[in-house]
Amino acid sequence: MSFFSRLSQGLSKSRDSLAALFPGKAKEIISDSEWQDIEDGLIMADCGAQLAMDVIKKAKKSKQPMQTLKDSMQQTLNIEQPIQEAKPFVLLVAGVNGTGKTTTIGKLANMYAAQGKKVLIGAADTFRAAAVEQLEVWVKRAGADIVKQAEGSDPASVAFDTISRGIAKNYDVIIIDTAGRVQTDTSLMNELAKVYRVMGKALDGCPHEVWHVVDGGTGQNAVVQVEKFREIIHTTGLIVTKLDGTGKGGVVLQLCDKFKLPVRYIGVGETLEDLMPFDATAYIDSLLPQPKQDDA
Ligand SMILES: Nc1nc2c(ncn2[C@@H]2O[C@H](COP(=O)(O)OP(=O)(O)O)[C@@H](O)[C@H]2O)c(=O)[nH]1
Ligand SMILES: [Mg+2]
Repeated sequence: MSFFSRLSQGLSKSRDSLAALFPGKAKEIISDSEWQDIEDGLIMADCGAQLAMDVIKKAKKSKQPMQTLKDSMQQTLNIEQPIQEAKPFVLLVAGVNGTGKTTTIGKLANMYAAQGKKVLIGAADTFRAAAVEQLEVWVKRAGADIVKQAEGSDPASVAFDTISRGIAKNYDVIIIDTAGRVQTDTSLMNELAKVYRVMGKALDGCPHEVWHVVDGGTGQNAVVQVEKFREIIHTTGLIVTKLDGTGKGGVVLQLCDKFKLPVRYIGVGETLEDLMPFDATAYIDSLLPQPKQDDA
């Protein structure tokens, strides 16, 4: 199955329920209650009340309401911000537990290695030995290298070591994995702040990018997560995972709208290849039903 069809299948629940709402009529015969249903449908797909209201308002005024709806959603998602270039390029990956950080790092390592880059991963999730083992499996599969320390050691020290080694051994890409943590746990958030700080001491101006990994099925709580993490580690981009499985997926729109952070990649499965660069058009086409003939 292609990436697109996997995304499309993942989002089919949202799309189907929205399709039932979109009457496929010209603007003048969509009734107010039908508009309300569409707005509610967008909210139920996790698009957020504010965004749903804004895009419906625009669509209502348009002669091609469905197309206008799609265009304004696409605009929300198109956040132009080139990824910083550096050698070594240093990336910090963070997020709450189980969102797919380690898996995504494996996929990213695989992608960079396939581009001929020398990739080094820092195992700064030192809470459980199993976490390091899991990362090692991915790193090996991707053909990258790993820096690790004993279980329970200071994650900031692992990050520092990884960057120092990466510089000394001429790596192109350095990625730091971190333990999952909830944004409400102050001591763990402080620990993450320290990782961030120490990375800047290991190499000026780094991390170059900070990607927050969000589970696409999380819904509203993702907004709170991104907000809190951003205060601590100055997030530069998002990765949204599990879009092959969620029944919703509209949360991506809400996050882009609120934080103006670009979505860098999306995860659409559990294997090394299941990572795709985010494509706003493909995403919207998966989330919304196709405009009907008489709408165009
Ligand atoms: N279906 C699906 N599962 C994923 C995806 N990304 C990660 N997972 C699964 O989510 C679970 C947690 O992943 P992990 O990388 O350990 O999360 P971490 O705690 O953030 O490091 C694992 O079972 C992964 O296989 C994805 O894009 N799609
Ligand atoms: Mg992990």
